[in-house]
Amino acid sequence: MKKIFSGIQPSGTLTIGNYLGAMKHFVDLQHDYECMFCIVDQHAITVPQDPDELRDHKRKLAALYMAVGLDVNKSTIFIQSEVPAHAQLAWMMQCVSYIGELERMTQFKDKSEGKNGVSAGLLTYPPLMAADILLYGTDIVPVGDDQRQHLELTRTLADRFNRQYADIFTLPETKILGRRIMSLQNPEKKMSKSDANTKGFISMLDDEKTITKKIKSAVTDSDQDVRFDVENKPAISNLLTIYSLLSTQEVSSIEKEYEGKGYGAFKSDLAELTVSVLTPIQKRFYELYESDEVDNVLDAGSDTANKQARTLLQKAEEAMGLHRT
Ligand code: AQP
Repeated sequence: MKKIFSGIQPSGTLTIGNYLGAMKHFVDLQHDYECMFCIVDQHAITVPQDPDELRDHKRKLAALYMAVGLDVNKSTIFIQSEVPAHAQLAWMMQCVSYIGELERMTQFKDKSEGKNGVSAGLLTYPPLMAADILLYGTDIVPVGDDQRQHLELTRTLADRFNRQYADIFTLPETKILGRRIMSLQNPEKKMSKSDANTKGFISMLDDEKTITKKIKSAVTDSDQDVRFDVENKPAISNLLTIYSLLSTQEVSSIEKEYEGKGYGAFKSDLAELTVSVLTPIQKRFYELYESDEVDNVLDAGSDTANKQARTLLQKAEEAMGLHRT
């Protein structure tokens, strides 16, 4: 069975961008692949995090993985920092990375722009991501469209290591899952859980009132036509994408349904649809979050991942000469 690895940062409560762009698809994939789903807390600390909040976000993320339907008998759910091999291999991957190629990463440019004191970790995020993936002999990495560039770099680094030292790493294929969901307040910007403007995203745990308010105050384009046209009507096109992914209805049939009805009716229905999709997930989430089940699953996940990661870590260390014998 082919192997899948994918990670999500516990850098806030997941948004519907994370859900529609990644997590929702994991549930289907687990039937056909051996899956490792990682809570990448070491990636999250590349920007400052409150330690207590970070701990809480990790438990929340584990509970959400389960609440959307991941079956822990089929998938391994674990926390990155509980498997030291990630950081160990990440150092080796940093040593085969070039500063220039890391500086060219869009995410690095976006997250460092205009900031004083950008962490070195933000720059070396991609070699850590490469290590996460390569450690498990991953065949396929399912991610949202925003991660394409990082995945290309992972393949470059694996190939470089294989040529320079020993042919031990599988070059993973990228599986782009969903379209990129944009901020509700700025359709030129990706919807992100760490956006300081909370009106820009819908969190998977937002209540009905908040969801309705955020959708009603989402920016729209100048006319009243509910029409998909990314270039000229990026804001309404983003809302149409969200509607289509939540309802599994074609965009063209949604356009037809709202012809002549204006933005108000469309937004109202989108809010209702979002609430109806998130409510059952939230119900299951709170049951899990308040139980011991989450910690038991994470303990078991960490055992499995540690056992699996050891083999490739040792091979990489031997190849680079980090072993005495
Ligand atoms: N807006 C999005 N649209 C589609 N897919 C998205 N993903 C994230 N945002 C969108 C996908 O979700 C998975 C987990 O992402 P992540 O949390 O590891 O990192 P990220 O891409 O940096 O997500 P955020 O929400 O923007 O986090 P912060 O604010 O901390 O940087 C990935 O598969 C990603 O493609």
